[in-house]
Amino acid sequence: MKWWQNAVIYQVYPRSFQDSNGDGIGDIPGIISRLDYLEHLGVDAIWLSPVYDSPNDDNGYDISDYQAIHPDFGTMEDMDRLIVEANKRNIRIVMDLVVNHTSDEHQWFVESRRSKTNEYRDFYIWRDPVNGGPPNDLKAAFGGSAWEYDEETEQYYFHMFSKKQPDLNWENELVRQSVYTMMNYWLDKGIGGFRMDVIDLIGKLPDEKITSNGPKLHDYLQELHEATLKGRDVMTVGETWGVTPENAKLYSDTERHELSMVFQFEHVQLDEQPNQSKWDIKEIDFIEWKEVLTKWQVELKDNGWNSLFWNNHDLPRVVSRYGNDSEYRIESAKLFAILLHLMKGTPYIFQGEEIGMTNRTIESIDEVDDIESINMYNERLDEGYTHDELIHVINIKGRDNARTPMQWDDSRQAGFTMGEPWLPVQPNYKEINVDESRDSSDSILNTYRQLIKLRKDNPLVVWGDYELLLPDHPSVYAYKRSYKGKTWLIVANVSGKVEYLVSNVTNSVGDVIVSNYNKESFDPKEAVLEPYEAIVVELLD
Ligand code: TEU
Ligand code: CA
Repeated sequence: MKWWQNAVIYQVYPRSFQDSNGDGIGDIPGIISRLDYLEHLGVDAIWLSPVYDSPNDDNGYDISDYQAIHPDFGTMEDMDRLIVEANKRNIRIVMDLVVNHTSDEHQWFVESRRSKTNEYRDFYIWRDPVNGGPPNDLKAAFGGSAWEYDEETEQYYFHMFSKKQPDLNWENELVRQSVYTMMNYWLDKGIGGFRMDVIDLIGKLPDEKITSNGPKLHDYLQELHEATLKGRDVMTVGETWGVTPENAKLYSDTERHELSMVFQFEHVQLDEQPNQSKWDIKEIDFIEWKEVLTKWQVELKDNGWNSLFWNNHDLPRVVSRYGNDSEYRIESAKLFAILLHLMKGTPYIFQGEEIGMTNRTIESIDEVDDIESINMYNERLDEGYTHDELIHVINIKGRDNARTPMQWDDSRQAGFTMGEPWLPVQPNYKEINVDESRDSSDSILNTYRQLIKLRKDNPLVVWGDYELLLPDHPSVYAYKRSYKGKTWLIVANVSGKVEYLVSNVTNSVGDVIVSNYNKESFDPKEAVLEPYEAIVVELLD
């Protein structure tokens, strides 16, 4: 068994986690000061969103120096100390590896754009204009063309994200070797691995309009593994938006020596109109949602490994998106925790999820920090959408929803900063904060602690087979996990209404293992489920 197979990973978005010096920006000394909290929670690793030097066009996902720490976050000494202090608490630091692109302020690009003959020219993707315009009609994820014209040398460069995030040319061997050298620099420091940003894009062939899953993608990853990961006890998780189960097996089959696992986003995209963008939303079909989650559980059961998550720094808060963040906030937050943490794979918790933090509500575009939301707003306003429509969808899907400061206590600015936070603290911090949750056995936080411990203590949670029950039920999600003659039943009423459940599960029932209503018994043949009730019981013969 690998350490990451029964591990739980906690994602820290450093800007918003803990400020230590009153400048309103979370930093590495702040994270160190909260390691005891994470140890108490029981997590095995921190996925640290980027802390490298960056002009912050995309909050650090635009890196100008992979081997320097942004002064806002601290120094390299702070970073080294974080690794050591975390390791003391059996927590590993998983770094964010953003190598599909760099910042346009990275030295490689500064050189590359100088002249067509510069030795770094081919580190990026440069093309001549076609008919006086861009080489083709590929679009960037943050709006507009993926090609940006550069006066200096009268060519276009390629960028999948903002124009300050030029894509590296992975076909260039020197690019790949430079990335591997940089990765080894970090691995030698004793980090626990990498989360690989949009890694499925590195094999792109922009001239053929192939962006994800390019033909050489898996070759590159095997080469990368050989040059960096081989022989080291680390984990890797690739961010792969369009991945299919077949492809996920190629990445995560241990025999192939690529990655430990990937993030798949199929369940996350079920609220989008087919073939449109994340902003074109529709109601989620609950039955389809269960089907998709089940498909991934079943398909990756033998070769491959799943990562399990509801939200991250790009996605809305789970309790607001799928649950009920007012009347049933506590119940529904616990329900989604239970559903996810009883599945097979490695669970990820995004900071604040464990206390049921909610989406942010804005009224004006001036309140928005996120480049993706701002660009979409301006683009769509020109296309004739109304201000109200756009603000509405930003409130539902915008990335700032997850990026508000961590709510530690009920003091000024929720204990996040002594100064003015870079993004406002949510007004609900007086009720929703770590301090309030820590002492209460009924808290969401305590449910997370309990679930993490369950995974550690029960091989069934890590290895058990998964079987969906009641696939057509319109509001109940029920599944079984079985391992070595033992079976657990997980039942969740994903609705705000009382549900009378009748099923053909005729087994007698053992102990209640988890219940978000503190129930002491449960009869699966016939049960009354409270709003957002979730329960885990052992099934006997
Ligand atoms: O996100 C990848 C990505 O495709 C995003 O554009 C995603 O579709 C969008 O944010 C969903 O709202 C990664 C990082 O997680 C994100 O923060 C970065 O902005 C992006 O890559 C570029 O590095
Ligand atoms: Ca700070």
